[in-house]
Order: sequence, then structure tokens, then C-alpha cells
Amino acid sequence: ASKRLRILVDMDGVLADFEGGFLKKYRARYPDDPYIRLEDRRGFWVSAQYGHLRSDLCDKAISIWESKNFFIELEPLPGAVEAVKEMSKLKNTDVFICTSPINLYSHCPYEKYAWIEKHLGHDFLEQVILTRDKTVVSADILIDDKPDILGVEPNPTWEHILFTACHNKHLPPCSIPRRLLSWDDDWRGILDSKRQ
Ligand code: BVP
Repeated sequence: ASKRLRILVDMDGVLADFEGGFLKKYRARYPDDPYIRLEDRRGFWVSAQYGHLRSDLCDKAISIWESKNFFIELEPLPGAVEAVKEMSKLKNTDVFICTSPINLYSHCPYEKYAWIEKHLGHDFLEQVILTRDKTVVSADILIDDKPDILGVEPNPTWEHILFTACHNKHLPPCSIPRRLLSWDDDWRGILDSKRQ
């Protein structure tokens, strides 16, 4: 009734408000350029949708998250910090933060650690996994807002739970993973369903 569970929790779009932080800084830096409202976001890649809107906007979008202080200044998503702290206190439960840094490494990896220390505490730094390939990490559950999580391992051990975000909420319910609508949704029930 209670096997030990290992949970991977994504950071951008699940714990930290990447989309909100991006839009705020993009509009401040490029006030005369068009932008995409969060309700009009489609597709995981912000840069792709901006590039589609106007070709020069792809590089302008990228310039926002490549800037110093972008990742550290992201606001936590509602209920995220409380949920992860609570999850990590459950018995028979190991929680890891599993996040893909951008390849421009000057600020992003450092700021991701700093964000976790700031919001979840110094001890949580033990739980950080930075990887560009989440399929090689073994766990029971991966909570992530990216619809397609691919890598070199064709059969990852985890079940992907899709965390709802502005860019994925319109995807058809068939063929996509189980969803967590927000941190107010029943994440405890999803964990319990995996304990058998
Ligand atoms: O570090 C984040 C931002 C970056 O990809 C990483 C996603 O990590 P996970 O949420 O999968 O762990 N990122 C990059 C681009 C465009 C690059 Br060109 C983007 O549009 N959106 C995005 O999140």
C-alpha cells in the first residue's frame, strides 16, 4: 500500500512563472513591438511563436531569458512552494527538482540554484537535477508543463503528468498525459495512485 515514490518536479512553468516573467520583461524592454497575450500562447516554445508573429521577434524573445536576473526574479506560481515543501515532507516520498537550463550558461544555472535556495531553502539544493535530457533520469512521476518530453531513452521510467500552462491548455485531451490543472488540483491523489 505504500511503496517509496520518487517525484521529479519541473521548474519553469511548474514552480516558477516563466511565461509571466517573460512577458513582463519583454514588454518593458520592447514597448513598441507586438507581443502575445498569455491567453493567446500556443506551443511550448515562446521564441517560435514570437518568430512566427514577426521574424525579428524570435531573437528579441531569446534576449529576455538570456539576460542576467531573468531566472532569479521569476515569481513562484500559486501554491507551488507550499505544495513542494509539503510533498517532500510526506513519508516514503523523495522529491527532486528536474530542470533544463538554457545552453547560455553564464547566469541560468546559477540563478536556478539561487531561486531554489531563496524559495525552498538551502537544504533543497540537495534535490536539484539540471539536465537537458529528462528521459535518462529514473523516477515514478515527472510533473512537467512540456507536452513532449523526449530524449535518448525511448522508455522513461516515469509517468509524465502534464502541468497545465497557458501554452498547453488547449491541447486535445486524447493522446496526452494525465494532467495536473494547478497546485490546487489533487496532486496527492496522483501520488497515491502510483503507490499501489
Ligand atoms: O530553461 C528553460 C527556458 C528554455 O528552455 C528551458 C525549459 O526547461 P524545462 O521547463 O523543459 O525544464 N526555453 C527556451 C526557449 C527558446 C529557446 Br531558442 C523557449 O521558447 N522557452 C523556454 O522555456
